[in-house]
Amino acid sequence: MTEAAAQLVEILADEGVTHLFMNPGTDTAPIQEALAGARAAGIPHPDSVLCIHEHVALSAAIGHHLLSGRPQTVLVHVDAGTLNVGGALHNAQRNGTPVVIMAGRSPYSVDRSVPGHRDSAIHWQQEQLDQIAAMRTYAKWAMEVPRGRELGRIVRRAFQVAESEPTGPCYVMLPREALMEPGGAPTARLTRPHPPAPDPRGLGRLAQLLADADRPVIVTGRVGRAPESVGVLVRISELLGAPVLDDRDRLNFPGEHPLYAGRDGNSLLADADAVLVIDSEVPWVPALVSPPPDAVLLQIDIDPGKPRMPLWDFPMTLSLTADSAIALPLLEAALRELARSRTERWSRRRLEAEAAVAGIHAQWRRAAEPGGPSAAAAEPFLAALDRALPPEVVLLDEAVTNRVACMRQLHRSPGRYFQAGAPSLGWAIGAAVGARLARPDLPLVAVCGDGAFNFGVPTAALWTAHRAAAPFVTVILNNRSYHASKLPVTRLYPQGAAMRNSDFPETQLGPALDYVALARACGGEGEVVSQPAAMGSALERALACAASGKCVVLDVTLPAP
Ligand SMILES: Cc1ncc(C[n+]2csc(CCOP(=O)(O)OP(=O)(O)O)c2C)c(N)n1
Ligand SMILES: [Mg+2]
Repeated sequence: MTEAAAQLVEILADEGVTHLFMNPGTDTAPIQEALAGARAAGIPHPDSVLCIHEHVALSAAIGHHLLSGRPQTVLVHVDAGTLNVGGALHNAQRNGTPVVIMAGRSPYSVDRSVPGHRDSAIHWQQEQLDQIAAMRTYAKWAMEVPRGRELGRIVRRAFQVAESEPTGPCYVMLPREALMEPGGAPTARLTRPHPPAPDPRGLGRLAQLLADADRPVIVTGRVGRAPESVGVLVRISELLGAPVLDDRDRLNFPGEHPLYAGRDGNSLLADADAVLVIDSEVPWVPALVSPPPDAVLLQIDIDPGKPRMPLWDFPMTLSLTADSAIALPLLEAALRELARSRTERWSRRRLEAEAAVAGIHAQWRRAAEPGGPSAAAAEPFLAALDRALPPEVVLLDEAVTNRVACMRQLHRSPGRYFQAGAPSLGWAIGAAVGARLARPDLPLVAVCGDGAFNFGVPTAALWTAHRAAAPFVTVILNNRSYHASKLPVTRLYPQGAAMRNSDFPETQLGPALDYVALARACGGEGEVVSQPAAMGSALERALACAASGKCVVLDVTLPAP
């Protein structure tokens, strides 16, 4: 009889999982034994990757999925390990990462004849009234495996739910006794439903409304989750003459395209008479900008109602549930049909939109010049970085208040640029570990704030990368502060005590941390970069060092804001 834990390892491999990001504990012993057995016998199994903090494990799974598209698995220790995945769970939820998070569970039995029974005080301490409750608002689905013979069915179901649109994290609790019981009959992979295609009538109406508009604008966030959609979106925007506003969770549109306004297109949005929102989590922030009240608001999204965001109440005129990778080619075809009588008008508005965007791009270029308006800040460093990056590099961006600067200055290609897509900080350096394991052939650079770097548990992330032979370069935009946590104080209390006394409690990260020493302590290397002109050669050295197997930290000295 095969033990249930051995079946689990075989099922993971059969589901297409290549890496098991894990941190073991007392209750994972049967799975560790099963991995050792599979290794010895040459049975297909995922490569286990020791992550010395659970936050790194789940972040690595998110990063692996971004590059590989494969389902992911994380294995952590009971309730404590579950809690330690922490904010990475929020990021997995908001990114729709198809990840099955598995945790042990304290054994039930004290009967010494039951394999896996309680044999330590911690089995009482680590048992919670409802371990699954900690995961409930974040996971799509969660279940305990009550008996070894049901393990296969439950784990197969977890992968099916995780990989069905809208995709997302699932949680499976594995009591030690169940893992040590005989497994059940062999199971097979469950069918994934096809992704949704747009309702043809709805799509026709949407195309008509766009065609009739005078000042259409496109808003997106993650259309580039299918890199092939980027070219289609470019053609649609060119055809309509519609500028593109972007949150850039993924690389959605070429940054230098004359219709690309990035995050600087508020005036275009405020003047639009039709807005097409494609795969955007938050299309605009009404307190800052909104389309005019009579504008037609159109949406294409895999999950348009966003039921996991309690107050998502953007007043759409027409919403289509669809995978944008399916919908956009159909929309392009529908617009080409409608174009026949309208090409002249569409070309005219394209020229108008390009003129407006040209002004925005001119500002970006000025910001990149040392000695220009933001010479003191990150943009000249980022512009120099962009010039030095090889085209194939994978870039992970967690630059916080310098995020818009990254969007302006880093012009990367589809499928090679990713943001956290959610605000729980500490994503980038853990995600880098998984992304590198998914694509060991590609160099990788993570750009993060000094705060974001520390939230990523850097000793754990860098050492884990070192051990797993997944080296990458981190560029820390080091302003020695939580600038993002200071800004709201200045905005909400412009005349307040904090402003009058220039005292912003707990936003300064001094005394300085020695990030180069930290990198060396974890088996890596590092260098301080204090001038934009030094960026290119420092990056060249860093990439060469990473190619030889070491993580490298470039500590970019920015003035404290
Ligand atoms: C896990 C987590 N904790 C706290 C916060 C709140 N927070 C948002 S931005 C920020 C500061 C980030 O600092 P840094 O990465 O240095 O970027 P900067 O603001 O300096 O650009 C903090 C603490 C968060 N988003 N996520
Ligand atoms: Mg900072």
